[in-house]
Amino acid sequence: MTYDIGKIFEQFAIYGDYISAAPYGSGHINDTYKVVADQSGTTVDYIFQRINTNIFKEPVGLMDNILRVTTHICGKIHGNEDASRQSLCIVPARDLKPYLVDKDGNYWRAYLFIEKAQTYDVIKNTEQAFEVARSFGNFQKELVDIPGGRLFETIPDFHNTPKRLEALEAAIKADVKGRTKDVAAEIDFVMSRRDEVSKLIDLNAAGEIPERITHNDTKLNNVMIDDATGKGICVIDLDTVMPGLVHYDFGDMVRTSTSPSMEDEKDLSKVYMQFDMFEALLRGYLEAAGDFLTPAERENLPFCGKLITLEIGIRFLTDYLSGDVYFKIHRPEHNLDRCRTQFKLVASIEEQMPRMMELLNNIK
Ligand code: ADP
Ligand code: GN1
Ligand code: MG
Repeated sequence: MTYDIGKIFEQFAIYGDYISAAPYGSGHINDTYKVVADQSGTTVDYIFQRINTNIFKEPVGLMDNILRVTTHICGKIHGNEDASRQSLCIVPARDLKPYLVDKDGNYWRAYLFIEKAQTYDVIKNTEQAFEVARSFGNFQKELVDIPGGRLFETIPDFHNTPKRLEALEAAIKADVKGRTKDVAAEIDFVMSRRDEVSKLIDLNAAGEIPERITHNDTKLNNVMIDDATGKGICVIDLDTVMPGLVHYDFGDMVRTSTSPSMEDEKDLSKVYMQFDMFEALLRGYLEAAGDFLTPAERENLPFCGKLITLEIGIRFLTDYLSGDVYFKIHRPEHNLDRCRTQFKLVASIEEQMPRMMELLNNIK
């Protein structure tokens, strides 16, 4: 689908003339564009995104969350050196709403472009891992005191792993594309771990770990890394910021920032958890979040990397069996390849679990 971004541009409160737009980034859900405008001879960049409303069914509630979160963070960082690059900043539409609905009913938003920083799809070094975890930990910390009541749940049960398993079981049974017969090994892999999927949800229900405001999509490529300093400068991709457990945030960092390979790598010998990356993540996260975590939260940090990697693998497998209706794919077995990397990583994390626990116990 192509969109007339020039027409969309005219309806945002931007002072300048539209020059160009190009697809941007490697996300699986929304459509992202880098938009270039001319303001009196100076070029200025923006990020435009079409929100995927098949997945985010209530875009108005979602944008209200993002406005609340960015306003709160901007209040905290006000006065910092370089504050304008340390939070996403929504550009309103001409009617001053934080989003625009086009003539076809598509929801669009615009952000100021964060210059001289990048996101990475594969981790480069331990400094980056430390910075990514410190940035997400700091983001959780900044939101501990957000006023205005509970944030809206943009996707209910987003990280409810037992429900994700139920969805897989339903997809196996429905077998709409006749693919179940080809994935017996992957199904066995999940089923032999089924007793573990409810561990965090159960601890929460028993009052042993609290609900907090979390990001819920803490992929490596959702932190902008400053080109000059290598520091994490801004947490982005705020669609799923909502009430959740800290573990799913720390876990997704382990999932996306410890393996030296892409999420869809076909050569599984290249997929494994690098212990030094895990250590850097743990130290970076605890530096930012260590003072608000409870002992029960802390104790489950090693386990959660395994759990969310299993959960996302379950989701890729479910989507493969369902005919690739959720995640964008770029080749026929893309979701199956993604599922296999997740399960390979789960096995690698399992092997290293005793050492991960030992490290945690040795960090003050
Ligand atoms: P998705 O939900 O599809 O992952 P993101 O919001 O993460 O979408 O955006 C996709 C990519 O676009 C990011 O990984 C990042 O590289 C880039 N990006 C997003 N927002 C900005 C921004 N405000 N400034 C600069 N780059 C951005
Ligand atoms: C999706 O939008 P993106 O690419 O940042 C997905 C995440 C998955 C991730 C797997 C709303 O994230 O939950 O972990 O793909 N987002 C949504 O790479 O489902
Ligand atoms: Mg993203």
